[in-house]
Amino acid sequence: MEGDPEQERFHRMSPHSQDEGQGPGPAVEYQDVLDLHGRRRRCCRPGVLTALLGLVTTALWAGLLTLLLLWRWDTVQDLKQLEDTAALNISQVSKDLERHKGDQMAQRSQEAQALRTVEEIQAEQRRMKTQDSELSRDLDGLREDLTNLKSQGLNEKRAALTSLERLQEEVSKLWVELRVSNGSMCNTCPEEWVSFQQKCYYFGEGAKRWIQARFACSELHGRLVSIHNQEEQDFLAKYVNKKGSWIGLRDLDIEGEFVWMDGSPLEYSNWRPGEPNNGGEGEDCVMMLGLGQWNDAFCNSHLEGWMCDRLATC
Ligand code: MMA
Ligand code: CA
Repeated sequence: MEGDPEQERFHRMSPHSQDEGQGPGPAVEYQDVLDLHGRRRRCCRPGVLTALLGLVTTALWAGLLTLLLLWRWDTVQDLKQLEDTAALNISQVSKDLERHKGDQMAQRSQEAQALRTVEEIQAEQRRMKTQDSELSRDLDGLREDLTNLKSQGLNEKRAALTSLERLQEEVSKLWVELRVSNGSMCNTCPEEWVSFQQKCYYFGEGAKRWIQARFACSELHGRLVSIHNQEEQDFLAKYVNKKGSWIGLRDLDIEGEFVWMDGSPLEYSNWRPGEPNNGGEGEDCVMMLGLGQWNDAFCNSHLEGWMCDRLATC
């Protein structure tokens, strides 16, 4: 039969061939197998090969299965861990949420409390304002009453003082007249006072307003001088302060109506020409100028000189 020479050789090498494998001993089954390079090699018996192949396949499958199982176990573990973490996170978040809710409620109740407090304070403020305005009204009323009482008291005191001064004046005059009619002289003056006719005079020095000069004279049991005639004027002009001295004449109550401190009206006068002129902000108090003439001046001016008089004693 004509064919491939290789095929023919293979056939010859086969254990079923007539020349090969017929020696003494058991017959061994061989088989040609192809090696990696495609060359044929003689190998084992076919049953062993099959068993070997099955074994390898089983081992491979077992390995694969083991790997799969291992991978699955690993994945399951990971999933479990993730699940645990998630559960932990969820419980933490829920706790936070609860706490937050609690905080929010507390805050709301605090807010409500603060609102109530503010409302209470506002109500209290309104009540206090009402009380305050009532108190202010009461206080105004009381102030008015006090002012009225004060001015009433002052008027009464002034009237009483004026009456007392007039009475003293009258008594002194009567006393002097009585002594004169009896033939005795009444020209006794205290120390530092100068006697002239039946009066004593004190010439004060030191800057004073008219009202302060009046008080200084009354402290010395005298009054700011009242001048009633030329002799008295000439006498006083000798003692007047060169910058001027306050005298006991003023037009405080009615402008232009001058009254002496002894209560007598203005009969004799010695005004400088052009005076009284009620100049500046108003001039209600009278001064004797350095040369003896009179000028109405601002009562709050400070004058260096002030002249007092009082009746001489017998
Ligand atoms: C001063 C003052 C007045 C007075 C005038 C006169 C400027 O004011 O003493 O009382 O009448 O002088 O010129
Ligand atoms: Ca004047």
